[in-house]
Amino acid sequence: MNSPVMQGLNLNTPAWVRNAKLVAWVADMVALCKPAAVYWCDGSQEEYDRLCQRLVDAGTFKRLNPAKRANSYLAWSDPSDVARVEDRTYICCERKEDAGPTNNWMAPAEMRATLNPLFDGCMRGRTMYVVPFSMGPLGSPIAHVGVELSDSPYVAVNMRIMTRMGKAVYDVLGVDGDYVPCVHTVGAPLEPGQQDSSWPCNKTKYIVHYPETREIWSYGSGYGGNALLGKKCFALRIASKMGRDQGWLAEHMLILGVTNPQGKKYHVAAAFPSACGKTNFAMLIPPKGFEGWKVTTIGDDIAWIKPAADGRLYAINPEAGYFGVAPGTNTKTNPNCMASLQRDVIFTNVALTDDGDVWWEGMDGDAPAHAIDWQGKDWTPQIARETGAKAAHPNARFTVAATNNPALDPEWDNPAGVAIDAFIFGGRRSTTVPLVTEAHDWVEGVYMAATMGSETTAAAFGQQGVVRRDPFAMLPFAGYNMAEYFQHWLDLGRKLQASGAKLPKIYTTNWFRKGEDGKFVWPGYGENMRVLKWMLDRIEGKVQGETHVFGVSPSYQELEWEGLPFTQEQFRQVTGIDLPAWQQELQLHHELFQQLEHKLPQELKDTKARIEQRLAA
Ligand code: SAT
Ligand code: MN
Repeated sequence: MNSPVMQGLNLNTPAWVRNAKLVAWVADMVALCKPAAVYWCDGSQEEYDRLCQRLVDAGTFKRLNPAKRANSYLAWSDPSDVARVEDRTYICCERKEDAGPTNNWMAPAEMRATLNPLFDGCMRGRTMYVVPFSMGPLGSPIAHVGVELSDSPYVAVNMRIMTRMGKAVYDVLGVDGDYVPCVHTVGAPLEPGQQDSSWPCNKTKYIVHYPETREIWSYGSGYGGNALLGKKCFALRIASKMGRDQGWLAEHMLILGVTNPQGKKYHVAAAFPSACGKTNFAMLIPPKGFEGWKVTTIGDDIAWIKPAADGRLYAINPEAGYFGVAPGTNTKTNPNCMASLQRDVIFTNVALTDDGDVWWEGMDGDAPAHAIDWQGKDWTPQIARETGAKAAHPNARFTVAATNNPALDPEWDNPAGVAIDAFIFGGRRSTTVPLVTEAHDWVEGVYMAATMGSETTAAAFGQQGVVRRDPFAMLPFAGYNMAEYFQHWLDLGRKLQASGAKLPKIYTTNWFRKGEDGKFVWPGYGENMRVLKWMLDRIEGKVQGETHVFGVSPSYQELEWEGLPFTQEQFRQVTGIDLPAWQQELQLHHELFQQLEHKLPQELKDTKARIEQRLAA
């Protein structure tokens, strides 16, 4: 009698859902979560509009002035629910060592015993949305399907933008196709007659992954990567484990196409940590001096990369939209992005202007004389000066479809993906790490990516601006032991090389070196094209570079400077290698390696020893 199905809650399964395992699972989850209703999303525009209206009625969404931003909405979250919660994120595999020392771990049985009482009745008084989604082009051999059950209509509408969501996914699933089950609740059941809050959530949060059974369970948060489970939870944590088992890569990387004036096109995948400029780099507009060059976006956050029969690595963007950081985005830093945000956008935690538009710190033009900040309070430039109050939360986001992007690559939806010519790994470092370095070979590239450090940002809850090791920009996203993840990269490189394939070159970048005045020396954004071109020149064998301890970097003359006044002295400030600083840096590599000692590949230890010798010489 406990099951709501038995009590008469009709699952209302539509005729187009024919997957028996899926229907049985939904019935089980209904029995556990006890929602008041079940709604099967079809992914249509009509459905999206209806759910958005429901969010407006509930006070979660404000409809923006259609004359300013057509068909766009603004949500303000609970002030305690504004970013990923890494300390509440778990990898639950049978053996602790398989999660590795950089992940929170709990044994699956123990976690299930912890979560069961939390999920029991967690959706009372709410609707359970069944959200079917494909990560990657529908039916692509690189794509995979997931189904998210969520009691948050905000999640349902965001998932429609961020993934290929809807009816067509059921055709891919058929009667017996496989999917990754994802259960999400805000953890705020409603008693009869209880008034809902505009952003329901729970102080207790669990973001849980069972990589061995490929399940995701998320409790207590409605924000971003905690709740849109196709993104970091599936496309990175679960998929990285799938990739290791099956011989492919799931990476925290943007993918861009770059076409030179002769019409030759290259593809680059770049890993930067959260809130370090992936979206800006992926949408880059070449600056003055680069007439005839074109950069096009395949993805801005995640890449799934599989080796093909020709020995090359092919990448798809598993996502269909962008969940990017709003503050700092303007027509100088990212004009394509600003154009993408003209219509059909969901904004979260930016400010509301008096004329019904949005505003955030770092937008073009003057700050508005008055706005309502992301916490619903009056905001003026004077209040900001006096109290430091931010109009937008530093991790405020926009959700927008990739198809809104004027620079969208024509191949972005190609099921076969695009062949990768170079990998870039870039941290946010105010000192030490030079503007750009090409690794001597694959193994040294893996070493550089593995030991990458970056200053923390508002994308994750916790202290900001502290340097931490963020291997491959995957520290919060690896679904298994990080040391084995390094091994997987080494193995893949070896395998491709043995097949006679030419491996992509590996680069590290750092756009964020600061001068003595505390200001960034490198102008960044569109000017990063100068660095990108140098990489292509290297690939084409046109420039020699200068060899140093860590690899090869450009000489001043090798960068194209037309249209940018940048002195040799400034160049020295962003490329200089400070040996004592690097000796300290190697000490941090040492600490990381000690932490990962148990499964650390010998090749990386050998590489470190070699670099230390070069440094000492
Ligand atoms: O909240 S998300 O995880 O989607 C954003 C990010 O941290 O990159
Ligand atoms: Mn990201």
